[in-house]
Amino acid sequence: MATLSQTPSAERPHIVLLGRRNVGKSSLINALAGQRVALVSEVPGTTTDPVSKAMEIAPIGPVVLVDTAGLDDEGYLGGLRVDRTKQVLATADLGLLVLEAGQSLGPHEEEALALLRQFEVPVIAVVNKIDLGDPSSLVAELERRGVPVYLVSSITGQGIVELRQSLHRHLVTEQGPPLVADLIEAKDLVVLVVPLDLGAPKGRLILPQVQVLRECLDQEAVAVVVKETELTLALQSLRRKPKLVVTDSQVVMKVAADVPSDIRLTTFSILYARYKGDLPTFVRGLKAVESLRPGDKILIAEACTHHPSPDDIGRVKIPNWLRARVGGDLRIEMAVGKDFPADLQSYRLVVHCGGCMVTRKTVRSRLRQVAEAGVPVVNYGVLISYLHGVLPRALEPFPEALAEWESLPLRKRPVEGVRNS
Ligand SMILES: Nc1nc2c(ncn2[C@@H]2O[C@H](COP(=O)(O)OP(=O)(O)OP(=O)(O)O)[C@@H](O)[C@H]2O)c(=O)[nH]1
Ligand SMILES: [Mg+2]
Repeated sequence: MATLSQTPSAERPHIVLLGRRNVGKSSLINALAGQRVALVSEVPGTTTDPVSKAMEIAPIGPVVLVDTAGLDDEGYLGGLRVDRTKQVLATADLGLLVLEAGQSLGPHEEEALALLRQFEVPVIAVVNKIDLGDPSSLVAELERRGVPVYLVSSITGQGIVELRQSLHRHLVTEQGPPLVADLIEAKDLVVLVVPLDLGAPKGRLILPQVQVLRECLDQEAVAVVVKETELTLALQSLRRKPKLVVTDSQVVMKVAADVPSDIRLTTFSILYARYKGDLPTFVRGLKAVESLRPGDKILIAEACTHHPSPDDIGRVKIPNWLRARVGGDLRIEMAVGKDFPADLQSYRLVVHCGGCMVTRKTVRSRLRQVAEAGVPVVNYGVLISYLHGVLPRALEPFPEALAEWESLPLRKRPVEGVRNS
């Protein structure tokens, strides 16, 4: 768990180590970190479940290294191991295929390379234990396949500095759009509306609010932060018109009523839908909301594992709003944290959270899985604004998404039973 002074894990590139048991994956993590962070032993099968370690690696900076169980671990039932590996690869910005000098490429490595390709994760091979064996035939095999190879010994430290320095060259983290930086300029006024409801953590703001505030400050804009109850007072007190109002989705209807229509308004989760996912895709998913029928199966995916409050947005409010919308019960399943079902075909709709606790890569990878299964997907913010009838306004700052919305044949008014509470 990162402390407040550290880069949030969701903003760190994720590097995943894969390889057979006992090749030295955990030892390599320790060597890269320069300290003992992972458990090492001579007994094959030491690491069982994927373990994520946030750390600083010079010269890349803050990263998350993900240690995994051996690809040949028989303790894992075959299918389960592959599912776990897939879940980990969905988060990976770079894969390190770890091998042992003297071994040759086998079916396990082939499978790992195929999965890395499927998840579009760049890969490098690290041949470990060069103090023990001859790596030359393995190097030739890997080079024939076009996989970059690094030779190391995690015990003597040979090759570790070179590997560390090369990592960033292979790490192509996809830089998504900013949260708000492109919507505002220096000296602009921005109003952030932050309700402190039951779900709000004690004594602090949540990551999306902090990150948007930080981008406003980076842009040298003037940010005013209020609860929804002080919004009107704040607007009356400001001498200049705000360039943008950003509100928590849950009070968007009240805020839309309080903010004059010539001031742009959007929500934190719509900003996140663009920053972490793909806003037009989520807007397109709304078509499926209109065709939902009672009894349909829906997946609600929430990437963080917060303790749910009685009016939890993902577990309580969204299900209730959707039930009101379809006029009957729905079969709602939750996927929490890293869990994301491999088989998505049976869902009529996937509703994804803003993804503030996971990387853009993770959300984008899930969107790809959902698209491959042919299942429509929306995100919390887009769905909530839609159900409350304020989506076109909230999409105004985003022309591409607004065009997507305008091309959809949708009911544009909120239905009875959907209240902003
Ligand atoms: N000689 C030598 N031994 C190494 C090297 N790297 C790891 N080892 C040893 O290999 C054994 C396995 O190392 P681990 O790091 O636990 O291997 P792992 O791949 O994490 O193994 P599992 O978690 O069981 O899949 C340990 O006894 C290590 O000390 C190396 O570069 N040279
Ligand atoms: Mg291990």
